[in-house]
Parts: sequence; C-alpha cells; structure tokens
Amino acid sequence: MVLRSETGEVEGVTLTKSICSIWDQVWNFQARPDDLLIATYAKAGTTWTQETVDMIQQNGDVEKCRRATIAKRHPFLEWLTMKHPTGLELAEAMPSPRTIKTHLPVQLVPPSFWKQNCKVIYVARNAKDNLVSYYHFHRMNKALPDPGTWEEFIEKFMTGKVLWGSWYDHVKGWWKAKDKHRILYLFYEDMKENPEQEIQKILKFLEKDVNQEVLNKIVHNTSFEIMKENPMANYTREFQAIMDHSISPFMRKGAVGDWKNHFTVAQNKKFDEDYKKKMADTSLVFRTEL
Ligand code: PPS
Repeated sequence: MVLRSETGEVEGVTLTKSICSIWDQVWNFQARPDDLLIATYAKAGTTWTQETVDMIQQNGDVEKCRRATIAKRHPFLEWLTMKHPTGLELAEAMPSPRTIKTHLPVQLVPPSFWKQNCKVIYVARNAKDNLVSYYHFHRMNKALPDPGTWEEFIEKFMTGKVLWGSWYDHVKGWWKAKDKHRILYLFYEDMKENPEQEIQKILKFLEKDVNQEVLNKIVHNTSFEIMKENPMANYTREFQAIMDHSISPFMRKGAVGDWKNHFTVAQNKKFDEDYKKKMADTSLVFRTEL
C-alpha cells in the first residue's frame, strides 16, 4: 500500500515532506549551460510540452522518442518517490544536453540555472482547468495528499495550500522572471488552439529548424489522442503502485473549458471574485474557453 504524502514547506511553499527532506540537495543542484528546463505549475501541460520538445530534439523521429518513458527521458528535478531513482539522481547521471522538468515556483529554482543562463520553457494553464485537472490527479495519484472533496480542494487551491504552492504566485512569478531570463512563456490554451504556431515558437527558441513534413509529424504525435495511447507518454508504464488510471486516467480530457462541468454557479462566482483580487497586480491574461 502507498501512503499519501505528508506535506512540509520551503519558504512558505507547500511541498511533499520528502522533497523538503532533500531540499539542500535540490537547491544546490548544478545546472549545465546547455540544460533546458521545462517549468510548469503541476497539470498545466508539462508532459505535452516534454513530448513536443523531445520530438523537436529527435527531429520528428517517433521511434527515438519512444526510447524510454517521459519520466526517464526528462528527469523531474525535485521529485522522489519510493523505489524510484530520484530526479536528482537521474539528472546527474544523464549526459548533456539534458532536458529537465520542474514544478518549482521561480524563486525556488536552483540558482545554478540562472548562473548558467539556461533556457526555460514555462507553460501556464488557466486556473480553473488547471484546478480541475489537479483535483482528479490527486484522486488517482496516491503519492499526493488526499484532495478531500471537490469543494474542499477548491478552497485549498485558492489559499495556495497545495503542492508547489499558490497557482497565482506561480504564474505571476514566472511571468515577471521572463523579462530577466531566457524564458519562453507559453499557454496551454494557445497550444490547443494552434499547436503548429506554438511549436514554431519552441523551434525558434531552441534555434532549431525542421521541414514541413517533420513539423506535421510533431503536431500529429503530440496531439492528445495520440499521446493518450502512447505508453511512453501516458504514465501507464511505471508508477503502477502510485497511479490508478481507473480512478482517473493521467491523460484525462486534454481540453479547454472542462471546468464548466465541475464548478457550480456559486463556486464559480466565489472563485472569480477571489481571482480578480489575486491577479490585480499582473498584466497576465488567461483564456478559460476557446
Ligand atoms: S504533470 O503531472 O504535472 O506532469 O501533468 P501535466 O502533464 O502538466 O498535465 C496533465 C494534463 O495535460 C493534459 N495533456 C494534454 N492536453 C492536450 N494535449 C496533449 N497532447 C496533452 N497531453 C497531456 C492531460 O490530459 C492533463 O489534463 P486534463 O485536463 O486532466 O485532461
């Protein structure tokens, strides 16, 4: 049986107790200049972006992208669960150039990434869909704290007392940081609306070029329908003791606007009022429907 994680805090940000216990090692992680960091708030489109980046790096070669599961291809920097190598171990053992995943808010990113001037792709997703996805993920992933009821989870999300902290601070913090560092800031909704255009942005950022045929291949293989069936991307190959896809699959709906199937009118009103206050000090704008 897997015990749900207890939580602790690093600088006021909620993390699992196990991450807190290795925090010094995470903070002192030595980035290399050619590392690429994919940073997101959890459930914002991380895996989708990882697969897209890998497809680009492998020049559209599907077989190469299926060489290993997404978790092995891209170490998850701060993560550790029983019986699996830690993100730090995987990263340290990996030859360059590495692509690394993190959910850390910008102020908790190990300083070596900035010192080495590493490129970062940040992906943000509108709060309501992000929250819905996070709720279902807590239900199916037994390594995360118990989400409680939907109503309770909305409250936790609004107060920021969830893993990796406040969504509001996360998206705002990274938005500000993009003016100082090499950060490509993308939106889930844009990726959904026009994947080719967003892939082009990633290509330019990575200083890569592919022909139209390869581009089409990347668009196709990173679609929700294909990724849902791809065992190297859909998390069915490992973490079986932790993730129960029969409760809610990792590749759940992959849509914009699913929040409408979850929020009551009253919950939506309360959420919107609180959102306005929390997001009053940013120029960031999200779309909650397409
Ligand atoms: S994690 O655990 O934080 O790495 O999860 P993450 O990958 O960030 O988010 C999972 C959600 O992204 C959806 N997803 C996709 N949407 C559209 N297209 C593609 N290709 C795709 N791949 C994954 C996935 O279904 C989760 O969202 P929900 O809303 O729960 O379906």
